[in-house]
Amino acid sequence: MVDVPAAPFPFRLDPARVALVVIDMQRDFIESGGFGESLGNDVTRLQAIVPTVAALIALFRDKGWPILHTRESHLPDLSDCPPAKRLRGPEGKRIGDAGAMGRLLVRGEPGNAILDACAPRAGEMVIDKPGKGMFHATACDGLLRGRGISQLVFAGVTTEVCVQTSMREANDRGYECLLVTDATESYFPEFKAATISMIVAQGAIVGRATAFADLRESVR
Ligand code: TIU
Repeated sequence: MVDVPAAPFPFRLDPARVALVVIDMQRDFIESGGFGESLGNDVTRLQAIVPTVAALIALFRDKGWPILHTRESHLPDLSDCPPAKRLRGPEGKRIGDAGAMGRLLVRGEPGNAILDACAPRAGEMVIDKPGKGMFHATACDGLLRGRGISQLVFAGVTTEVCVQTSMREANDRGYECLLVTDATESYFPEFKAATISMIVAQGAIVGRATAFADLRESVR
């Protein structure tokens, strides 16, 4: 067991039960010409965390601890994308429409790929998810429980959308959750700050939060 300094109280990390979850570090959200930009966002904000996410992935690889990567994606026929999700934003820039990196948020398109710096390696778990949360319409829960995993360390984008939704889903399913605050980012700095505050409030109502350096130092 390793005590990691965290807000609002330390996280007792169990190397036998922990996994890293890297949410949606895909070109669609982080590079120009993808889905994130089509929603009107400045995607360059998200690029700053890439080295920290890569270092966090490297730390888990060094330790031999499991890593699960997610991609937000839809089937080419969009049968897994309800109108409530698809029919938003300007026409021609919606999910499934053609973009500079292929069809927006469609599985297998160039824009749907995880960034090279954070790319999964053989043996790591990769989950395509049609929703914001990692457990909605995916095999995540069985995959994690089958490996005896009950603690999840979270990184990725965006903090208040897919990361927070996944943490809340995980918390409801009984996983202990730890967010690495400098390995996650939002298009809106005020939303990132508010998300971290609400996750750790009320005695860690959703989970705990730590900085990458604190996690790295405590497990070295
Ligand atoms: N728009 C936005 O902030 N996020 C998403 O649509 N998906 C994820 O957060 N991955």
